[in-house]
Amino acid sequence: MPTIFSQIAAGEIPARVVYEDETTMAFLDATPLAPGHTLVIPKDEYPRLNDVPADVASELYATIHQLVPAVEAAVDADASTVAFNNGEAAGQEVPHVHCHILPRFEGDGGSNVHGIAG
Ligand code: DGP
Repeated sequence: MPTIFSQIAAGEIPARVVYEDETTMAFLDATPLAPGHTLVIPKDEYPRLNDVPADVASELYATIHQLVPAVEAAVDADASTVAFNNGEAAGQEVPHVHCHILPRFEGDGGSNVHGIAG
């Protein structure tokens, strides 16, 4: 059974896609912790970070690098928490590698990406 993110990557389930190339995709989180909360995925399904081949990891990082300032600018954020939950015990609910880009605002009192506090 493909993950929900594989189904989004295949266009089988709708998502608010903000970026897409041959290897990676980014879309808005369905349960955002802040405005602009974005998830970046490799289109192919890898459960954990260490399952991702180096060439795909490089593409994934390039997409994250490009999107962090774009997401911050889109919602006028002061900063962002950029995080992977890697494994169920770390709070990873969807077993398909994904990077959270969570916009942060001065005085937002801390936020939490399913276990990653800041
Ligand atoms: P994590 O706990 O790190 O595995 O984060 C999973 C995130 O995925 C969580 O913030 C909610 C989001 N999410 C779960 N299902 C869907 C979905 O069907 N569509 C979108 N856009 N986001 C989803």
